[in-house]
Amino acid sequence: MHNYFKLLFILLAFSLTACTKIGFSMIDKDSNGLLSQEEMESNKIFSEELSKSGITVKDMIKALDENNDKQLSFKEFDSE
Ligand SMILES: [Ca+2]
Ligand SMILES: [Ca+2]
Repeated sequence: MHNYFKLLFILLAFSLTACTKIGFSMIDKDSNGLLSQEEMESNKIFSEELSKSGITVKDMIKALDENNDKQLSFKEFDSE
């Protein structure tokens, strides 16, 4: 299940710009290297595509947030 969320995130970020890392930085509005719930929800494409899969931003953070800071770093969804 964890890997499913990771894959989904990568696909969504990829769908923004055809590059996951650039997609990540597009969602990261304040450029602090972390995606907050607000940042993910305010990205229209990301949040719309995510809702199609029946998953909320909150679910995604819960699944992928390894250090429990309620934000996602690139490393958290990029690591194995
Ligand atoms: Ca941020
Ligand atoms: Ca985190």
